[in-house]
Amino acid sequence: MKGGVALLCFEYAAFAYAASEGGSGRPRGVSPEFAKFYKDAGSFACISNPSISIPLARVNDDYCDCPDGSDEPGTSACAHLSPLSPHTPADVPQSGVVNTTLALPGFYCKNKGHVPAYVPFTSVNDGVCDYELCCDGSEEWGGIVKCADKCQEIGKTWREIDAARQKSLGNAGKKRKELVAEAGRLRKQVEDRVQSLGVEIEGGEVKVKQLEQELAEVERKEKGKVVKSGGGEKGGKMGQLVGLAKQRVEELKGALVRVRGERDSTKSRLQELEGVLAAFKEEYNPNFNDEGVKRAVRAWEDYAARDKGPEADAAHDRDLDAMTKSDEENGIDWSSFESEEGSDTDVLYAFENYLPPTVRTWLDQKLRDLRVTLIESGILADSSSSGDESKGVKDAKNRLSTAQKDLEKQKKDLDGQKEDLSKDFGPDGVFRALKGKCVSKDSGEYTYEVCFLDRTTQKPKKGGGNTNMGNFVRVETIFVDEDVPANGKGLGTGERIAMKHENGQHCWNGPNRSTMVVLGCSEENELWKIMEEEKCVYRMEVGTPAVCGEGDAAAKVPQGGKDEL
Ligand code: MAN
Repeated sequence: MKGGVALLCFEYAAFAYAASEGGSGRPRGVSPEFAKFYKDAGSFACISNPSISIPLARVNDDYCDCPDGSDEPGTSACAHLSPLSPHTPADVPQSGVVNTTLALPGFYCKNKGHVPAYVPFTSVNDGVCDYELCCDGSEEWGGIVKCADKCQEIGKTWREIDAARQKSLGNAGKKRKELVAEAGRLRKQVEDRVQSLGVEIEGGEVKVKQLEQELAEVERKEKGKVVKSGGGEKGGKMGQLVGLAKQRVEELKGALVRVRGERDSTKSRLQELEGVLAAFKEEYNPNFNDEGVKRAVRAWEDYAARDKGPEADAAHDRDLDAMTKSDEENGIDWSSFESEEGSDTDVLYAFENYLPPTVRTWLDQKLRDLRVTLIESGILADSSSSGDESKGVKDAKNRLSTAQKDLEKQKKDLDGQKEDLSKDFGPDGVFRALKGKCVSKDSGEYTYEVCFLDRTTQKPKKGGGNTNMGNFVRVETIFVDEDVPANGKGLGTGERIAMKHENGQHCWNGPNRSTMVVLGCSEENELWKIMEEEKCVYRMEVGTPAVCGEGDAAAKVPQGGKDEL
């Protein structure tokens, strides 16, 4: 235990000084939070090991009695123990377990006029005024140095900075609300799309079924044909027949026009000749005894007396005119015969046309069914499968394939939208509103960039290709413990939301590049800091209003201090 008279005298003096420190009724260095453990008038039980009890006189006697150091809240006697873990609930005693971790966060400085804070036990009476944490200088109570109370002045500066920070936080909070609202709108759009795709897919499935039936029907009809329509040529055999007829009619029409022309020209020459001979008969001199002339006149008189045959008939000529008109003018539509898709049996055996429509349809169907059955049982050759598909089958197949492709696309789209809805977009889904936004910062020979929910990039300032430092994979929560600079642009201490980026460009002799983007509250989206923690493993600290809120570091940070204080 304790030894030496001199030491005893010092301990007594220290205790006397500490017994009712500052008139608070609490031993020196104890915060209101831990006061309850020091209330007993006679004895003190170590906080984390309540089975160990010591007389109250041994609290702050500069000798470390408790394994958790709780008997020395105002001295540095237990400073050698490990500091309190941020996750250890300090006021929950762990009976039975000998805890060698400090139960207290540090020496408590009241800092009247500023914000109370704990200073590490190692700083108590070390001869240095720790104004950063202990502006009232109370940790240097031993007299090695005299630390004046500077809390009024430090507190004033801090309050000014804090007011600006609070204002900025207020703005950041507003911005976060806007981002959350925007994220909600974006999510709603996806939900609406999921719904409309559901309806479109239902319709698409019905359409595909109908088109499958249509194709089956067209193929079945095709099988039932007796005379198959040729693939390339119009209308198959029937079409060929029609083509020949059309050609022959054209030839005859041409010949008729030509013969009529020759007839008309011969007719006019004949009239001219008859006129010459008639004049000759009238004008010749019968007193000349020319036998040749007399013979010619008699021959003409015989010719003129003979029956001239049928006179030119105007009606007949009109008929000829009509015959030589174009097919369109005559109302002949060859193409309707050429593209005839139905069974040629209909044309060849037109007797069905004399039947009532219902009987005709029934009979036609029966004939087709019979033919299909015969084909399927191998009795009849399948004329439809031996050549190219008909236009009807091709069209039906095209319609079906288009509908199937559309349906596939819609289903893929739906899967993508559903996956998007199941993704973690951070608290309140707020990160959805950051999508497509990028922030960057110069550091060393590179400009670094992070595009939210997309990727991180390293861009050489001297030119050359960019390097992918990782693609966004998920949102994580990590613990950080960092100083926050006076401008508040830092992460502080506590759990922070982070965005993990993996599978970037491969690093020579190393892994694929990856980046952890840790987020802190800030009025604007900004890239604060970049570090390459290991080769090609990067960490970025990024400020964004998206993570501002209750429990955020920036909300509680005293001037240059740690946010847990
Ligand atoms: C580049 C950069 C660095 C990285 C090396 C690894 O220079 O991407 O960050 O460390 O490649 O070779």
